[in-house]
Amino acid sequence: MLDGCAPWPEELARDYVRTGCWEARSLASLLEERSRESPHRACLSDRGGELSYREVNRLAERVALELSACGLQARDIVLLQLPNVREFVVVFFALQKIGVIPVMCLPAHRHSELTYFARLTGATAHFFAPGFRDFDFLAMAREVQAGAPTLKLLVATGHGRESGVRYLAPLMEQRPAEADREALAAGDVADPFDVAFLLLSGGTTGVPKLIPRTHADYLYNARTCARVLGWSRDTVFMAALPAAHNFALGAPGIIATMIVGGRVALSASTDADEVFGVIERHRVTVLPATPALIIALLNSPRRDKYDLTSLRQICVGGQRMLPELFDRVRAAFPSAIPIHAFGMAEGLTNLTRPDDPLEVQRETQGRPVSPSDEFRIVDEDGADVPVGAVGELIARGPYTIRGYYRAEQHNRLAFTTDGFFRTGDLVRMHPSGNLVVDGRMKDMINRGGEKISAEEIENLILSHDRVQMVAVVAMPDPVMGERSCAFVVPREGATLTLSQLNEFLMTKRIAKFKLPERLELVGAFPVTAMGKVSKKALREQIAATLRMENGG
Ligand code: J2J
Repeated sequence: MLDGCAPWPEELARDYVRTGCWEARSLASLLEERSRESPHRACLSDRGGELSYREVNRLAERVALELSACGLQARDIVLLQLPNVREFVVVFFALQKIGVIPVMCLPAHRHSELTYFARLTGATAHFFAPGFRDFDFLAMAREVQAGAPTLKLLVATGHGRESGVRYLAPLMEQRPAEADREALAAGDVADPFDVAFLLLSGGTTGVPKLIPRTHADYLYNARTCARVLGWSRDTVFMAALPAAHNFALGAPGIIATMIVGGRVALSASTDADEVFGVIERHRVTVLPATPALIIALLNSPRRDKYDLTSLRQICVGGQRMLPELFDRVRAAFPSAIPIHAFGMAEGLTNLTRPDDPLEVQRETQGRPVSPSDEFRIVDEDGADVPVGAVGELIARGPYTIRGYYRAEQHNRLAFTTDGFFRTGDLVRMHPSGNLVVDGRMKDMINRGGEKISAEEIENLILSHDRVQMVAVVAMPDPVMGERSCAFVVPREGATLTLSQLNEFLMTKRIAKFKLPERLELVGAFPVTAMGKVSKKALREQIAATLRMENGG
């Protein structure tokens, strides 16, 4: 396995192969097979129009050959930072064809995160969309490159003339020689049981962790999701959430759609009008969404202007969908079943099933998609809690990782000695056998499905010269579920405003969604019996303040 990754124990790996979970098949071969079997079926659409499976495969071949010619080689690691446009899928598969491993960055990531990923992995290339959302990605890419000299190649979407940058549009127009194409298809360099790409963790520690996913494990994960949701060639999956995120990529996601030969509709925007327009135009059947996105769609006065009756499943995940929201979704989209998706980039995917009794669909966050998934609900000592009691969910199985990339020390905390991943989620078993998410132990803020590591932001705030102590906690929010609030004990005689704090944080060049949205200056922190800062007390304090401000 790729250096710095923890493999599954050999015997278990053999078992996963014997029982058919893991197939000796690469991601590249998935697209090639589809392209051979159903060349003219629609595969992908974005604002630029629709592409068939064969067209996507052809484009991926062209880009793969050009990238090889630029010096990219099997097992190189690269930063893939593209929005939901066709190039995302084309480049992803181009990289797979030549065995290159992308780090699945989000468009929201900035210098700080990208430099860290590049240095940790020794990444050799950075793929980006120069003007996406009016941000100068090219300037950022150059700066990141200056701080991470392994980044030899910058690749941008579109056309352009900037020196030292390769542009994808002309690459995608190349007509490679037939012999080169055949050689590429015949010479699948990827080992199906090795790493195909690196996902990013929601992050509970100072820096985001990288999650190595193999071809075999990911294809199994995606295939199983598609099976339990009853997807078929008629499935039209919409990706409005970032395609690089596990939820939209494969669990269930784009890869799961391609496995069943369905169609993917990409939307680079989560604006309600845009989302409705894509659903209507492409007769979308499956919409994955966070509760925050669903609330925005429900609240849009323009919903009635569109024909949304093609929708069959609305998968809601990233954060808990409360039963009341479930009811609203059902009422607003009567043709669709709301599905709870409780997943994680580290692996384990839980889904409610379309044929679960209504009450189970409404109140639970689903159950693991594979019979080979093992999970336990444990107390602080690692002992199983009584059935129905709340405990931490720990999991292992054919698509749950055994360790983060190059994070040996952290892995000792994040995994049990017998290989279970500690999810940090507090759950209980519902009488139906499904899981209910009840809270979490991990120190993060879940802002509308986007995860913010409290520790990462606290470390940055601590470097401000007016700050003596800081604790970042979640505050409740009706739309985002949570937003982050920074409690600060200022240095003697100093003051600080939220905008001053955020101006300072922006100089650290981090993703914007990580900025605190409220600052509370206090004289001291409440402490636990152990003398530790009590984040629980701080969360309660800010929740009470908000209730008061909102009139009780
Ligand atoms: C409560 N908490 C949830 C849910 C995720 C599908 C859907 C989501 C993700 C994802 C994903 C939750 N109710 N329905 O990868 O394939 C919180 C938990 C979990 C963490 C993982 C997928 N769905 N969560 O959100 O890696 O705390 O994956 O451990 O971003 O999100 O976050 P992430």
